[in-house]
Order: sequence, then C-alpha cells, then structure tokens
Amino acid sequence: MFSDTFRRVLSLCSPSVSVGPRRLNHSEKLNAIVPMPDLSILIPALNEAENLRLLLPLIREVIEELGVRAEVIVIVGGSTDDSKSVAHQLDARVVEQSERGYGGALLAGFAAATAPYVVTMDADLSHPPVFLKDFWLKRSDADLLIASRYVAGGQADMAISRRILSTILNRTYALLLGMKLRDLSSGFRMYDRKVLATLDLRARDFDVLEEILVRIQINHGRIKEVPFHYKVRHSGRSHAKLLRFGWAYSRTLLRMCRLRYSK
Ligand SMILES: Nc1nc2c(ncn2[C@@H]2O[C@H](COP(=O)(O)OP(=O)(O)OP(=O)(O)O)[C@@H](O)[C@H]2O)c(=O)[nH]1
Ligand SMILES: [Mg+2]
Repeated sequence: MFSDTFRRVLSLCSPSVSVGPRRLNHSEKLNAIVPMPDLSILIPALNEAENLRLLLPLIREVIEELGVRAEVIVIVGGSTDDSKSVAHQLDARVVEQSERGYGGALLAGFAAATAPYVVTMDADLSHPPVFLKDFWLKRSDADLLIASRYVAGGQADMAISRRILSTILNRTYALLLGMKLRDLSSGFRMYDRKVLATLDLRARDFDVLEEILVRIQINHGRIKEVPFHYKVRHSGRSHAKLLRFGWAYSRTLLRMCRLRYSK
C-alpha cells in the first residue's frame, strides 16, 4: 500500500523517473491530482464576453460559500468575440460544439460534464448564480430541478410581448403533452447526470429544452419546479427568435406528441 502511494507520488513529481512496472497515464495523473467535482456548471455562451466577465467570478463566490467542488464549463460555439479567452482567463473549461445551436451547445456540455449533478445556465446574468444554493439544497428532491418563473413565488422581468409568446409556448406544450409543469422553456436547471445518459436528443434549437422534459417524463424521471426570479439579459443581443424558431418548436411538439402517446 505504502509503496504504491510512494510510486504514484514519485511518478507524478518526476515523469522521467521510471519506478515499478508502469507509469501513470495522463488521465490517471489528472485523477490523482484533481478530485472529482460534485457539480458541473454548463454555460452555453454565444458572443457573451462582457457577461462572462461578470458572471464567472459570481459563480466562483457562490461555489466557495457552498463548499462544493465544481467544474465550470463554457460552451463557446461559434463565438467571434472574446468569450473563449475570457472563460480561459477566469479558470473555466472551454468546450467547442460540433452540432449547431443552443441544443448543440447542451449536447457538447453534457458530454463534457463529469460530476454527478449538472447545472445548465445562461451566460447573460438572467440566471443569478446565488440560485445555485437553492438547487444544491434540493438536489435529492428530483432527477431534474427547473428554476421556474411561472410557479407561485417565481417572477420574470421581461417585455410584455416576450411574456405573451412564452406563455403561449409553455401552455401549448404542457396541455398537448399532458405535463403538469408551468415553465417548460426555462434553461436554468439541475440534472442528476444519470438521467442525461438515457436521452437521445434530436432538437438543436431552444426546443431541445422541451424535448428533454418529455424524454425524462417518459422514462419515469422525477421533475420538480423551484420558484425563481428571472432577470433581463445584462448586455449583448438575444439569440431567442421565437418566430424564427416557430417551425422547429412546431415540429418538435408533433414529434413529442407522437412519442408520448405511442407509449
Ligand atoms: N454555444 C452556444 N450558446 C448559445 C447559442 N444560442 C444561444 N446560446 C446561449 O444560450 C443562452 C440563452 O440564449 P439567449 O440569447 O439569452 O436566449 P433568451 O434567454 O431566451 O433571450 P434573452 O435573455 O432575452 O436574450 C445564452 O447564454 C446564449 O449565449 C448557440 O448557438 N451556441
Ligand atoms: Mg437570455
């Protein structure tokens, strides 16, 4: 036992010294140095450098207060601003995406996450990091926790036109899919990573959020909403074009209805 540890330490300190039968490979060395995180925080970010500069330090503060080991992963997609370098400077892991859109960003993030609990949150400060505390306290309550704007106690600071479209979208999906949820389009969520392994996601725009819910529900996963206060984006431009994505939302709704009622 002691000689094993001794060999491991020596191998880490001096890769050129060969002790014993074999050296540790790269990932074994990393595992020995960096303990497994408790929480993965995934942030899809398309041209969000200004927001990331503020968001990432706030996340670090909350993580320290909570005393959890967390990996922060920024999925920079096709960003043409400084998102990538800002994320690097502020000690986040940077992940590229091979599939398009917000859905593609989530897929890349899910594949990169290593902790048992996985949070997804926007980069634009609409999702205040302090809410990570609520998620963490309730982490055993469900397979998926949704930070919900539309349950009692929740709130949404947004333009009235946006509010109406969001309400129509949420009510239509909930009604047609028979889901007793109020905020199906919230991207601020905490997953038990085990449920992510069972999903076979097709949607690549924001409609991936609804697809995830249907697939988890079909697999008898537990979903719970937690009230939260959604804030307006801090700076930069929105990527949500509800009318432009209308076609994707309609197709996904049809596909989900077929999936739900064929079981
Ligand atoms: N990597 C990546 N991130 C994306 C993509 N589309 C959107 N995002 C990010 O996903 C998050 C949510 O997108 P937003 O544009 O904020 O959408 P929204 O919250 O519905 O709209 P507003 O807050 O009103 O701007 C933000 O952090 C975006 O930068 C994409 O194609 N790739
Ligand atoms: Mg936003």
